[in-house]
Amino acid sequence: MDLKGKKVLVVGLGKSGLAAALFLRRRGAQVTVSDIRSAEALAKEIPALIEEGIMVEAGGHGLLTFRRQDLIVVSPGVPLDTPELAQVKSFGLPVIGELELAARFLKGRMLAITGSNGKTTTTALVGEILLKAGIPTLVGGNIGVPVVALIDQSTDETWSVLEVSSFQLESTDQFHPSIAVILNITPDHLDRHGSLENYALAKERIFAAQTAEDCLVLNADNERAAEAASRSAAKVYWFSIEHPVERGAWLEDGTVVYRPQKDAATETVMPLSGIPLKGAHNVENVLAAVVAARLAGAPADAIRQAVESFQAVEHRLEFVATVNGVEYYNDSKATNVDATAKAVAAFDSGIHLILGGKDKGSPYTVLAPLLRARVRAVYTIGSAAAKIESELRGVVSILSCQTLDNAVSAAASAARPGEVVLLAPACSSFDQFENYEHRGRVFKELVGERRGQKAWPNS
Ligand code: UMA
Repeated sequence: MDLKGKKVLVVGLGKSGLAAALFLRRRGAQVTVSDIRSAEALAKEIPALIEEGIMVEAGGHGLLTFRRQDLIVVSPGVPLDTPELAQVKSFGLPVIGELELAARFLKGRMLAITGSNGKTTTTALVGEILLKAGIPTLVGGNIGVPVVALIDQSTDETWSVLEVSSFQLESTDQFHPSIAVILNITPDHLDRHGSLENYALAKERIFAAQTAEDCLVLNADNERAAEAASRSAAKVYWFSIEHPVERGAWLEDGTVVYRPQKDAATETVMPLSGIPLKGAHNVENVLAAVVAARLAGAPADAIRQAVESFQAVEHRLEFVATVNGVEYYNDSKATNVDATAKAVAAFDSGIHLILGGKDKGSPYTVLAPLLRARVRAVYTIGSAAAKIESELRGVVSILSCQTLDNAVSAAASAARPGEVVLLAPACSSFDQFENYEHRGRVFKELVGERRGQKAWPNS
């Protein structure tokens, strides 16, 4: 793809847009960036872009700006049905996402991981395993490093381990990972995709360009993910925490095992007790990582060592502190109902659960059996509180707290030693916080204050 002299518009000036604009410029394109935020809000970014010779349209998207281009590169957070994008697409102008752009230039092979939950943990873990195995590895994508930013460091030997979201996959075309993983598909981002079907179709784009030379790793225990096998041209591998699989990873007598082919011998990878992460969902993540890493050439020994020393990624069922005998866990990344169910299932009982934020369109009623069995009380926050309260009324005791501050105080007063206060809100954070990281940091600070000292002086 020759970019020299091409007129390229980058839509959205977050992390992905900024990285894409600078990359395109360095490759000789005439670049414009368009963002709905005001010039004031973008005051930090604009001067550096102008200095590079990049034009900036701030405070809204202008149709004329969109029409004048040869190519449009969209940031993941920008919906493809944004009117200006929809219009120029109807004229036949190529519109691709930052992931697609990056994939066209990245050297080496790609190992891409998607799923409604567990993507970041699995991506980080696969990255650590490959590094432990001495394989040249880069890690990026939805995990927080735009894929475009990996291009310059990539070589023909590199494995790029990429966390890819439905937002990124939706605007792919030739994106072609050698190994693709779908961890699970459960309702999320319905506000953007409109239906579970559309959301699942976006996820399935992860294997759209794969051939029989490639590998697709699927969760045999997740119906919607497993179904994808029938639509894939790649060689399918499986993982399961419930039963043995033809080829892939599963649990046998308290051990993680792997079998590369149907009739091959089963390899012992590591004892289940060596997995330091909480929750059955994390065992699934480890099994997925085992299969993906074995396929990329990592030996079982490197896998065991990397898993045993792996720390929970921040904001993902992260242990914060024990205060007055009560354990506090930060799962601020539980931004959908399924992630919350998984977090709750990681504890037996005595949970004080903080729920709420910005609603994403999925029903909370599916949580009812778990809440009845394990949760002592729910503390609601944010704009989704009324919906949560009406859907879960009568299931469990609910306290309307409005803010995270109030919720932590109320939960701390009610919790008895041996119980757990869990932030796993089932909602996005944008009504009260900048993002889920911000919400998680505030939670940790509030817990820190309860200890009479800052728990996280660096945050
Ligand atoms: N914007 C517009 N027009 C619009 C909408 C947004 O101009 O119609 C602008 C905003 O004003 C803002 C910019 O677009 O300036 C934001 O772009 P973005 O939302 O794509 O954010 P980035 O900073 O580029 O971050 C993105 C991912 N964000 C989203 O998918 C929402 C990050 O994932 C990712 O880490 C980063 O690229 C690097 O790849 C975050 C996320 O929440 C963590 N992901 C979702 C999730 O995990 O559930 C999918």
